[in-house]
Parts: sequence; structure tokens; C-alpha cells
Amino acid sequence: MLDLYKGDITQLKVDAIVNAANRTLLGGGGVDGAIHRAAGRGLYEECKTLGGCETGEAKTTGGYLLPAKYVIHTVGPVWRGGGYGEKELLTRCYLNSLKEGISRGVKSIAFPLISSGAYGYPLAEALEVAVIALAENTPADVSAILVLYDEKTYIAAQETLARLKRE
Ligand code: AR6
Repeated sequence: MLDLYKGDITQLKVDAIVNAANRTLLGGGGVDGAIHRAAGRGLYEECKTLGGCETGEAKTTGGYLLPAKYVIHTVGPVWRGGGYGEKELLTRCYLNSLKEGISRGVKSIAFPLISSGAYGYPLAEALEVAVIALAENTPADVSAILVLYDEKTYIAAQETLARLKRE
């Protein structure tokens, strides 16, 4: 099951939220910065023990001060024009994050639109990868929520979902 939500992922009372991190896993700007600020120092301390993360992979920590029980950190590809395996890597972010969540028994998992901010992935393409990966791979008893931070992105996501349902 895939739902869309407009707003701040750090506020969601779900079993797990996914973080669009970088390979150090030590924090940054965008959604990563927001998650670290909301979760507090404990998240940073646990992230320091993880040894970073490769692009396309995912690693799980506790949620600390967040309403979510877990944070699943994944590292999206930097957009370099589309000819450097970006689509495959971005798809693997969604699939590996789902896998991490499922292995911990989560029933609700919220995703940001990975790579679509600082990493420069074009919005329409980022949405298509996210919607297809989540709609096709989320088990029936798990609720996946794609979180869009602003109105424009939320409307574009609704259109992408509606179009892919028709096809
Ligand atoms: N809730 C939901 N979505 C958000 C939030 C929020 N609180 N804040 C931003 N977004 P980005 P990336 C949206 O740049 O492109 C970091 O510095 C945002 O509007 O956060 O994967 C990391 O450390 C955009 O649509 O992640 C890395 O260095 C989406 O989240 C790098 O940025 C992703 O934007 C990762 O870049």
C-alpha cells in the first residue's frame, strides 16, 4: 500500500522514517538535518558507530526523540545527467530501505523524495522512481508513505501516481 503525505517527515508517528543521508551518515542539510535536529544527540552518537553507508544501501538506527521508532538511513545518488546508473541506485535506496524495515517488523514506513534536493535528481524522474519502487514492492500488510515537503511536489506526486495507475 502506498499513500502520499504533504509535510514534515519528522512529525510522523510511524514505525520508521527513511533519511536521505550522505555516505558519512553524520548529518547534513535538508531532510537529514531536520531528522538529526528532531531526534537529538543520541541519533548522531549511534550514526558514528555505523561506519558510513554506500550509495543505494540502507542502515537502521533508533528514532530517539522522534515519534518514529526507527530511522532507516539511505544514500541516494547524486544526479550526473542520468547516464551513471542513477535510476538503478535510486531504486535500490527504496528497496533496501523497505527490506531494512520489513526485517524489523515495521508496518508503517515513511520516505522522503530521496535525491531530489541537494543531490539534484530531476523532480519528475525522482517521483517516478519512488512511486514505482514503492507501489510494486511494498507488502500488502505494510503501509508505505511518500512524504512530499511542499505543495508543488505533492501535486506532482499525485499526478504521477494517478498516471501510473492508468498505465
Ligand atoms: N520532511 C520531508 N521532506 C523534506 C524535509 C522534511 N523535513 N526537508 C526537506 N525535504 P534533500 P537529497 C525534502 O536535499 O537530495 C543532505 O545534506 C526536500 O524538499 O534533503 O537526497 C544530506 O546529508 C527534497 O524534496 O536530500 C546529503 O548530503 C527531499 O526532501 C544530501 O543532502 C530530499 O532533499 C542528500 O540530498
